[in-house]
Amino acid sequence: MNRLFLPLLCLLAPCATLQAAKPNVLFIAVDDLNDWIGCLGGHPQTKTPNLDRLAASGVLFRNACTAAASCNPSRTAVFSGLPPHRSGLYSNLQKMREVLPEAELLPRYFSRHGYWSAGSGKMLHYVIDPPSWDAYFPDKAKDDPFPPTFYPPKRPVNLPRAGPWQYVETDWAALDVSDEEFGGDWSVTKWIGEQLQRQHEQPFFLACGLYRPHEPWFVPQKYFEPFPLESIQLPPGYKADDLDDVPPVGQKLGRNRYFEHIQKHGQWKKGIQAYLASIHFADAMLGRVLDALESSPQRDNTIVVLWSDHGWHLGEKEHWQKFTGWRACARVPLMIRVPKGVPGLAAGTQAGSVCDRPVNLVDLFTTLTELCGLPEKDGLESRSLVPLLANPSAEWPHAAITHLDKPDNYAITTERWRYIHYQGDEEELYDIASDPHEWTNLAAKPDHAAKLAEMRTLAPKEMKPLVSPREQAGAGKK
Ligand SMILES: [Ca+2]
Ligand SMILES: [Ca+2]
Repeated sequence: MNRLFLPLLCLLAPCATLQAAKPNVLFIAVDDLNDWIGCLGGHPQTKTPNLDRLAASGVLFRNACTAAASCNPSRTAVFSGLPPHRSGLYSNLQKMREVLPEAELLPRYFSRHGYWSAGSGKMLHYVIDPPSWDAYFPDKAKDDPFPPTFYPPKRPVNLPRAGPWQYVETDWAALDVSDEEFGGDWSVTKWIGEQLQRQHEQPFFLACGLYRPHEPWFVPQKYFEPFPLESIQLPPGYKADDLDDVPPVGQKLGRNRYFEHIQKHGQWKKGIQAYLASIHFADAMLGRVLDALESSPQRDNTIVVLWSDHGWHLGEKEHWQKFTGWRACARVPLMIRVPKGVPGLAAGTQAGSVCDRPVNLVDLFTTLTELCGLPEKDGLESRSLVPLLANPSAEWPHAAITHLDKPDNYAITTERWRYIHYQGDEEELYDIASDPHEWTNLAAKPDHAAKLAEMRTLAPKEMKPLVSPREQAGAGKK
């Protein structure tokens, strides 16, 4: 008899009752943020009260790794649920839709299962990919994820150009503008806040892409003020002769000309200051979003995930930038807060939890579908983190793989060990329990031969070849 009445009940209370069980997802990406946040302790001077309060309200993953050490392959892995060795997308030079023309990305998958999927700011690599979203700010038809942002009229401001090899945005400055006049992430977080504050007829998947601390490190003056230049401390992971025990390919990767150029112009501390200021700004923008959520009707029914696409070197291993397999680049902030009552984790997460298991950002796809009670998407290589959200000390016999631009260059992270493999079979091995900055390469030490052999077995069994951008263009014409 109940069955007969069900359709009538559905008509009387159409969406509210049935969809109340589906939680919303607030999915926040921060660009180029390393472990210089208070709760990860990467730099003693950093000021990140909002990142810290979000971490303290859920589970902080202290050993989370990116699937790739640069924006495009990292973000593609997150959004497709496929790591580079499965997708073939390893590099910033490849175009996602040439490599994965048919892939149904995370927001579209949520839309197909009853969600409203919307985003703002940088989520994918300088594109919106309009078919993946129901709404975007700015207008998704233009396929440009950035709202207008203030830039100094004359550039570079501080760091002279060294040559065509230097990325045009590597520069820093305090700007005499307000947050609103700066625009950029301020405009993104304004729009995201408005979406959080309004009533919704469907559950939402809402993605907020914060572009700072990606270069250029231009932010309003007030974010520089807590970091006077004379007080700036060098990165705790810096050691002058650190590359001496690194094999030749690793040495070449480390000495990428930027650090030498920056030192030559006396800009090292200015760069550190500007990175700290850019993180402080991004943190303030995050605070606007968290405040909007906390005063909204969605507060108790929204999963919050925050991740950075990869880390960043500021002189460690004589390197400046990303693209390396070392921990400074492979390790990322990842925090997840789950409210009570969601389909995949009724108890929600416990505030103040920390998890030291090696997890990978590619795991977010399946984690979110399970939490929200959506069917698991077939064909992915994305492992649900729900067991760790339920119990951060749960058994986790898995390693995290981080790819570096090419199929045979990768790093492997376990709870205690890190292994790096370069083309040509050059290797590094570190014990991060006793050597968190990876100063002592153990790969050539006979007493670590067994550990080295064990780490080798954790590499992906198959690696899809990288298709060069030129070959892709040819293939696309067929
Ligand atoms: Ca990035
Ligand atoms: Ca060393």
